[in-house]
Amino acid sequence: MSRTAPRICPLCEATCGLTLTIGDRGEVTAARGDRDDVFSRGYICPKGVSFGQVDSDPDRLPGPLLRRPGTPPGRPAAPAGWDEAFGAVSAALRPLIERHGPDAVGVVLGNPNVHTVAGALYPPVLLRTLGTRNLFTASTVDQMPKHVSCGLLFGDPLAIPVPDLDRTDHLLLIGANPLASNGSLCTAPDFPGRLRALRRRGGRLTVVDPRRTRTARLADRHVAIRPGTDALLLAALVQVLFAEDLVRPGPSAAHLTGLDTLRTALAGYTPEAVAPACEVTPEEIRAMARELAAAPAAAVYGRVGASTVEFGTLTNWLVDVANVLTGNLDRPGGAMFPLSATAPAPRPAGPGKGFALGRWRSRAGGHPEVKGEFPLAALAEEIDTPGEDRIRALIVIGANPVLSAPDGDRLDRALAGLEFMVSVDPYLNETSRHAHVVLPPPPPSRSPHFDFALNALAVRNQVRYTRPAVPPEPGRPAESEILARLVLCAGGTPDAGPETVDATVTDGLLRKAAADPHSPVHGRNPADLAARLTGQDGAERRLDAMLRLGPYGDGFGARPDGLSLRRVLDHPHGIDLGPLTPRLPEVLRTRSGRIELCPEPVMRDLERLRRSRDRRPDGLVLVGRRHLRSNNSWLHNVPALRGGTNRCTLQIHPRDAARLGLADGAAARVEGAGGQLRVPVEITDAVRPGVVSLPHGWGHDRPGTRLTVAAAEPGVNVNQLLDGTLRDPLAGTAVLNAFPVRVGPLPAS
Ligand SMILES: Nc1nc2c(c(=O)[nH]1)N[C@H]1C(S)=C(S)[C@@H](COP(=O)(O)OP(=O)(O)OC[C@H]3O[C@@H](n4cnc5c(=O)[nH]c(N)nc54)[C@H](O)[C@@H]3O)O[C@H]1N2
Ligand SMILES: Nc1nc2c(c(=O)[nH]1)N[C@H]1C(S)=C(S)[C@@H](COP(=O)(O)OP(=O)(O)OC[C@H]3O[C@@H](n4cnc5c(=O)[nH]c(N)nc54)[C@H](O)[C@@H]3O)O[C@H]1N2
Ligand code: SF4
Ligand SMILES: [Mo]
Repeated sequence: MSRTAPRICPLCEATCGLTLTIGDRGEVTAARGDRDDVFSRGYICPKGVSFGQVDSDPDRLPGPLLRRPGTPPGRPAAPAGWDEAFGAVSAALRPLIERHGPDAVGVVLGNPNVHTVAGALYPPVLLRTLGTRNLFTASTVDQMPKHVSCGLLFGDPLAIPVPDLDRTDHLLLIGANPLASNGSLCTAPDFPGRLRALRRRGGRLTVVDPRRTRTARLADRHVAIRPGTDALLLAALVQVLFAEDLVRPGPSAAHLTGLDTLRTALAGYTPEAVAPACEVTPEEIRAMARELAAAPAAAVYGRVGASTVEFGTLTNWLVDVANVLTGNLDRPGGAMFPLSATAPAPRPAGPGKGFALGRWRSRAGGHPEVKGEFPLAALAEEIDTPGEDRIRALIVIGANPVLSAPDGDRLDRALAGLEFMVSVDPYLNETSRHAHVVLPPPPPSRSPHFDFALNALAVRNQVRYTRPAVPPEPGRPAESEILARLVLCAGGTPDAGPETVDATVTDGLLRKAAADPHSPVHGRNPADLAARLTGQDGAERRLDAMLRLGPYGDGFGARPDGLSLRRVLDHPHGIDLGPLTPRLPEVLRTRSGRIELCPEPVMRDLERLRRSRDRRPDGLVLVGRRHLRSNNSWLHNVPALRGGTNRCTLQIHPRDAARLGLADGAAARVEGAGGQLRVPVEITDAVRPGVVSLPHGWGHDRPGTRLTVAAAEPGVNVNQLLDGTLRDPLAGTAVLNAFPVRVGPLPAS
């Protein structure tokens, strides 16, 4: 007898509610969109449809792998029991820390941590326990510029405004392709449908992208900009707002500082001055500024193509500067701050601690920390640069930096030289093949789901939680338990129960709340509060505590109709918490208590932008692309998601192909600062002249992995074209888009 169970999809940021069909043996036989889901209303994409294949991939590791002492290098790790595996972690970590100090252990966190309960709850505890400063995450190959610009503007790197998609009249979308990605830093199930609805209600969509993407094809206006020049374009757009007296800050007006400084700083960025670099006409830039200013409500939104570029932080800063100046920040239909159910309850407005950059530096490269992290592109050098205080051991959780970060070959060699490495990963892949211990989490059907991170970026406030759709396999720990046990290993108490980790965190949270005069539980006894928590494990009790103390919470009885875990469990399709609401000035945490339009680090970086204004296009630049049936590096092993147009090809404009003597389907040589690749050519006018495009996450041809399907058609690793030295200096984020390459036919052999 089959049955159905709800499960929020963990495969992208859209967080669609799915209905899984589950067979006798606990296998997922089908997945469809949950029509009753309060947020996704039945939407599903081809990745969600393939949930069963993703979940039951025979290459998923059934249990730990361990490289026992004496195993020759290059020989794969062998199956081991869970206790033996954790024993090996514990035996390796503590002595290393005692001998060489906490920074000898590095931590690498990848993208899937924003899609798991465990990834939200345990890495912060692990880092505190280790006390290491060597943290590297996917943020520095992704959205760190947004954290930095929001940190500087609003005082909180997590205060990220999202376009109020369902109510806007005008969306200016820069370097994002939600028809393939389903959206990012803007959680919106059925993003494509929401864009179509915008057009239907008479709104306008402008897309700035060097490729004519599926999203661009939906737009009223497509601006095929020269890659890497969006900061110049936006600076000119803002200059036009000032010059044509279109600045109307609206809701932000009472909370601004730096407006006059901004006007002066950007005065030289006239449309005429930037047009040659952007290869966009001055008329078009003026029209974009006027349309933005004229719309009753509008939002500017930039994503990966606006972030992993040379001026990523400046671009992201200008995105929100444009939102502020047109009165769209914090306005319904503009760019608004979501308020998730597990956020700390809002506090009275007032000055905060602000956001500081570069509080410490990395050992080998001297890179400034950003949000407590060093650039992922600098991981290899922190391992392979000799020195007593180098990174000797690595804890890698859900990350595949050998493919996702620049110069995978160097990182590959560095990982091979580590004294110890543990990977928490379902696969033996390009990165985890170096681990001495691999700890595989259960598949998604057997894991719970709650969007701690993504609900804070959602276009509608709502809350949903799904318990594992299929009971855990006996003897196999949940990912939460795996990470809790890693915390215990790191702290030197490997034999304590994993639930003690949660109890300690919960205790701290409740004590803090009880001592906080603004909390609904002020003055209450933390032990009494703890005794009232419900949940079937430590992770659930932590979720209960966060929900009850959060902005919609029941305050442990203070607001009887408020949220708790029990209440959320009673609503398997979620609880709608309403449209986004204005949050100024309460969100602001700058030292001035205001929106600081001209933060000093940004002002200094403008000099670099000014110099780029006079650069003239010269040679080809490479940009990335995503495919709807792919997800970074780890879905190429799922047969249903392969094939068709989902291929690792070099897209090039017909004019460039003719000039270079490249034929469609033939192999080309692509060369960058970090190396060269040989890749099939795909001639298409969907990329503009001067630009070539390669997707990332491919290159599954290294030995010692277990990716049977992916290895059969491995593709090439685009990030091998990079040497890791190109970064946005403010955010430490790697330049993965708009970097120079040389392309030519393969020499006849
Ligand atoms: N050239 C170029 N490079 C890029 C990008 C680009 O656009 N162009 N995009 C960048 C971006 S935006 C990102 S976010 C990064 C992503 O970079 P990474 O996070 O390093 O890569 P992913 O491929 O997302 O997968 C990480 C790992 O998580 C594992 N995994 C899957 N599910 C789970 C799970 O439930 N638990 C655990 N513990 N592990 C799991 C997978 O097997 C895989 O090994 O790549 C970046 N790299
Ligand atoms: N199907 C699928 N969905 C995904 C992922 C995936 O790999 N596959 N990855 C997930 C992750 S981790 C993330 S972060 C999101 C990313 O979500 P998006 O940012 O929407 O993803 P991309 O498709 O990379 O879109 C970036 C766009 O920027 C354009 N671009 C490149 N350089 C420039 C430039 O200099 N200027 C401008 N204006 N545009 C430029 C590219 O042509 C591309 O169309 O997607 C998520 N969803
Ligand atoms: S859009 Fe994203 S969340 Fe929705 S079904 Fe597809 S992969 Fe899953
Ligand atoms: Mo990402």
